[in-house]
Amino acid sequence: MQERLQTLKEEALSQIEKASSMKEVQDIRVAYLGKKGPITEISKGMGKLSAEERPKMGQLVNEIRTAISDQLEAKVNGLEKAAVEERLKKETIDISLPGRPIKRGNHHPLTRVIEEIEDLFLGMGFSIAEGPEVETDYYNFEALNLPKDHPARDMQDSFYITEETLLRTHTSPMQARTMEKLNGEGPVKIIVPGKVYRRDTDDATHSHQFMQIEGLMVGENVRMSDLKGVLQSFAKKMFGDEREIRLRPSFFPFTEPSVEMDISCFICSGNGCSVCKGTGWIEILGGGMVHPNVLRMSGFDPEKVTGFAFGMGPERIAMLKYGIDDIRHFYTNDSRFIKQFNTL
Ligand code: 2U9
Repeated sequence: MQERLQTLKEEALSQIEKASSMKEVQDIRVAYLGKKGPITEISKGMGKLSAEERPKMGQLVNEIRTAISDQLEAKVNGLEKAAVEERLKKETIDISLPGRPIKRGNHHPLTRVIEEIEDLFLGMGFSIAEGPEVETDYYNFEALNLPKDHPARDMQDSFYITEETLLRTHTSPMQARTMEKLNGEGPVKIIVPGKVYRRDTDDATHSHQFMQIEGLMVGENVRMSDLKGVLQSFAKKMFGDEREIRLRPSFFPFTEPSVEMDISCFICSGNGCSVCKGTGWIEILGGGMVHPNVLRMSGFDPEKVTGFAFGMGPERIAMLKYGIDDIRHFYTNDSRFIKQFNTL
């Protein structure tokens, strides 16, 4: 029996050696170690051996089974390794091929202008405040000195949601909310960027939704000259150091006195061109000293503190700065338009 076992072992190892596929290895495993294979058969017949021979033969059977099994495993590993190497040889990568360029997006021109304006005011010590786009009638109008019968409250001009709520028509409600929270304790120095909504028919210069950036500074001895200095600084940083500003009298319900600010034309330097319509000046924003009623309604004492406020439309600033001729370009998101502002 010992001899038969040795022969079986040699046969099996020689077949494993010659095997060149997983299928052959599997067939050899079944043939020699399977339930119906000779080794199992010999194991089963061991009961007939004498008590002396049984353990010796048992050990030998185990040794041979382990030897065949180890060889089978080594063969499997070898075949797997060879298959991987074969595949790697076939799948060589041509590293000399030029790569495909990755398409990267860029900031929207309006985002760029808004961030530029924000940075500029942050640099002057202002903080950024943001608030809800769905506002109450109180914060959008009443708290800003626009009483119930004011023409700007016409249902035709605003997107009302209920009788008491609407899409904000300016970012000013956020200034009123900020002041109210401070319980009359200044100073206040904020800018409020955000989306606003008006019932306009869209055309080259109008959009039913647009952006605003408003600023507010309230404290003791805040004067019109402070507003002038802040706006002068803004104009120079946005449109060049040579810019001059001029303030013209105007009217807003929430400021008194109110002004409109022009900058000297950055195209013709004041000589007259199509951008400034021959006047040498370009209107940029509005502002003024906060109306005492507005201060009072938000919990500040107009006898003790004063404030200035201003507001601008970033679309207009961006249109002037980059020579964009239609406000709708900002909102139709044609990538050919947006890509032109890629400075990344
Ligand atoms: C409070 C008090 C006063 C904000 C102001 C303007 C003048 C203004 C327009 C410019 C272009 C809006 O986008 S635009 O059409 N805005 O001219 N805004 S004063 O005054 C305030 C705001 C809040 C509590």
